Amino acid sequence: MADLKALAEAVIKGDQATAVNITKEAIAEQMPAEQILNEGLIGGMEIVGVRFKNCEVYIPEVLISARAMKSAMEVLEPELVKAGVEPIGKFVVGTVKGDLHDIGKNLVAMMMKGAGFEVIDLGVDVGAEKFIEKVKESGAHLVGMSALLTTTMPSMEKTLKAIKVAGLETKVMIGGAPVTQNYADKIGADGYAADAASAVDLAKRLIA
Ligand code: B12
Repeated sequence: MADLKALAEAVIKGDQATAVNITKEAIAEQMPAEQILNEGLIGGMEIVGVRFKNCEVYIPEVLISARAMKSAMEVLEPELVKAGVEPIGKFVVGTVKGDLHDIGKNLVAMMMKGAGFEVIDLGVDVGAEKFIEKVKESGAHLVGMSALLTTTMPSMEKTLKAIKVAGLETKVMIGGAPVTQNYADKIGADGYAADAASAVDLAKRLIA
């Protein structure tokens, strides 16, 4: 019988081939897709998140784990659709206008996917209009904005105001190296997180 602990372990180690093989084996044995996702893939990614938060692993390891998870997800996704498994929330994310840094934003996007969110990644240099358009189109529950430059942080406030003016009820969380909880409070964001694993915890709290 397919071993979901070994699947989680393959994600943790970033062993893409093993992650894909165990996922295929579990599907062939008709194990519920949701169980494969939660106990195997998300279970593994959660541990990676905790280790990253505790500085026990670093960015390259997280990226390798995320790649293993992504490959296994490609195999599992049709089964999840067949089983009607809904994502736990929809998350629109982007780096704000004028800012081209995306390493941290990509990590947040990967960890959110790993936690079971549907992620709509708008990329970099994203203006308020684009955020609003995508939230309307997708009905996202949550928006994430990233900024790495002190000069682009005001884009967060501008986008947040535009989201409110547009009457959208989505929650907004922000992050990036120069961003702080104080800044989030000042501009009225719903939350701030210092790293990708904390972003997942925050996101779950915000949509609860
Ligand atoms: C890599 C890098 C670049 C790369 C970016 C490549 C890429 N694809 O991202 C390149 C070379 C393109 C670049 C360009 C520039 N950069 Co640069 N760059 C960096 C550097 C070295 C690392 C940033 C990084 O990726 N960190 C690693 C990631 C994982 O960390 P992170 O982004 O903070 O993300 C974590 C958290 O913040 C959080 N998080 C991030 N986003 C979000 C979002 C949400 C919603 C949440 C909840 C959490 C969250 O979770 C992430 C994971 O744990 C930093 C220096 C540094 N040490 O930070 C300078 C730095 C950010 N850059 C800087 C500058 C000045 C520039 C340039 C203006 C340089 C120039 N003169 O051209 C340009 C700007 C271009 C532009 N318009 O954006 C300055 C900014 C100074 C300031 N205070 O504004 C820094 C601090 C360097 C310095 N000490 O001067 N840069």
